[in-house]
Amino acid sequence: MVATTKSNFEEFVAQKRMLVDAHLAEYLATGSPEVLWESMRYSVLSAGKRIRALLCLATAKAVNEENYLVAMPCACAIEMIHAMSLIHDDLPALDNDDIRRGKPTNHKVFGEATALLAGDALLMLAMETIANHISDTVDKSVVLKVISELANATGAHGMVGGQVDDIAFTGGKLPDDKLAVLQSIHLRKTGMLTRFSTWSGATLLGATPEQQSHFARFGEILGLAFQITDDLLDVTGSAETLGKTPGKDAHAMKLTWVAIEGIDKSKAKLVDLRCEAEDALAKTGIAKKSLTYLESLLQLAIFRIS
Ligand code: GRG
Repeated sequence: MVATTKSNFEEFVAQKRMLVDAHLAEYLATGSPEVLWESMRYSVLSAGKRIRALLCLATAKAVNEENYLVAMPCACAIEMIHAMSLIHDDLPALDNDDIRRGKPTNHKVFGEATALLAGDALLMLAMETIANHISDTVDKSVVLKVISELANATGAHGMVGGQVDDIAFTGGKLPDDKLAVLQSIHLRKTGMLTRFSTWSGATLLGATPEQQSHFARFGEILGLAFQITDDLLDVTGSAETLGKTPGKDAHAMKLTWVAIEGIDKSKAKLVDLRCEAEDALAKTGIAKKSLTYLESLLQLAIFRIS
């Protein structure tokens, strides 16, 4: 039998997922009341793909190969925000989901009140993690800007605002310009955090303002493609591979790319977005060989099955 060797990218993903998990476990190790911290750990440390943390680290590495782990606390903060958004999204008042990452959702295990509060606590822990754990070698004004951008991506201008519009157009209520409204919802709900992931990785490692904006654009387009893929997987995926219940979007009459455009046009949109994202990467002016992990993450976002 021929032994299969892992590609450099697969090695990067496996190693960095482990490192991110180890840092998250450390940041979430202690605390009282115990049930609150248990509930926070339950969701953050469960088996997520860690794509947002990987985007942050891969961008940091593209900018500065030697010191890129400086971005690790920020990569972990992003995963805390992401986990809190999943906890809240699964609550009965929102998507009312029973399974997440192949396990019962947080509120099914800890109850709605604790799940809500664990999400709140993670939101704040994310900000604390950046404020307290980014190395002193990074200028404090940069750290402050990073915290400010994360708050912007998460709050009313970003994820929360996108979620409110998502609710407004669930259940068959349709806006006039369906596709433009949906694109704006996807960009805020998903794209602003992936945009922050690449932008922060670049900014913490000293990228020029032009490079920062091209990496930000790359992250934003990747996020839109990631969310359209999510819309497709809700139709084509299975509970085993997804780790959550498929078919829920159609059942809830959600505004999704597939509902508006159908499967073939949604796949064609992904091809266009992939070209746009690659173009944004090329515009950074960074050597192509340093951008290969980001290109592979783009492919992973689009061609994933889970
Ligand atoms: C209170 C700040 C605050 C936010 C709550 C609920 C909510 C507002 C926003 C919902 C945001 C949301 C859940 C967007 C969906 C993003 C998405 C595609 C999630 C799935 O991400 P994956 O596939 O999950 O990366 P894993 O489990 O792999 O990490």
